[in-house]
Amino acid sequence: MGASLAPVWIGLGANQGDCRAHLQFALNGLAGLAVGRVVRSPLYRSAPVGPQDQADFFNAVARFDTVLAPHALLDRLQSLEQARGRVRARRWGPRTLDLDILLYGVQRLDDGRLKIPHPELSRRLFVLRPMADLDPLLEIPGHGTLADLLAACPPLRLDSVSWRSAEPPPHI
Ligand code: A4P
Ligand code: MG
Repeated sequence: MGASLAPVWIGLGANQGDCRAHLQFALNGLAGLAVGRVVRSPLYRSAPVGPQDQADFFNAVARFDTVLAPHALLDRLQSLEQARGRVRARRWGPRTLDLDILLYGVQRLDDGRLKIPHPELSRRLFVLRPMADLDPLLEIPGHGTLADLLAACPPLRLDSVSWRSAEPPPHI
């Protein structure tokens, strides 16, 4: 029997160092976990949710199919975070790269290590907005439609920014 293919959604976040480079590194890494293409959302910049004494976050989501089981996928995401020098100092603190499993098909899971759908998903505009950019009619298992979640989500300043670096091009 072949391994089954699951459609997954990953949340990408960064607020330390060269955030775009960390996120691009993550997208390249995700391509190695995917069967077929990785689709990325637009990129957003927002104020931190949680401790305020840290830089703005850059956030996006990615969607792809994988044969990896949920825990194996989490292992691979954590390796990508480590490769970017992620230091876990405090919960919701600054980070070079944060990769969360938002959805794993229609599965719901809650054990000591993994909660799917991601427990904060429904309260986070920086996750819901880019998900809606890719699939506005999406249903979140146990939570309802994206449109309803967006309507009920706490407001947050969320700026759409370019995936290209904001640095001006060098003069030739
Ligand atoms: N874990 C459980 N469920 C999951 C899941 N679905 N995906 C466990 C990934 N991990 C999951 O995560 C701690 C543990 O959660 C993992 O070891 C895994 O077993 P972590 O990444 O080490 O710690 P953390 O990220 O500080 O904690 P947490 O609770 O995951 O925080 P979040 O939810 O990642 O939020 N503000 C803005 N504007 N943008 C952001 O991206 N991010 C955070 C962090 C706070 N404020 C933010 C943003
Ligand atoms: Mg996390």
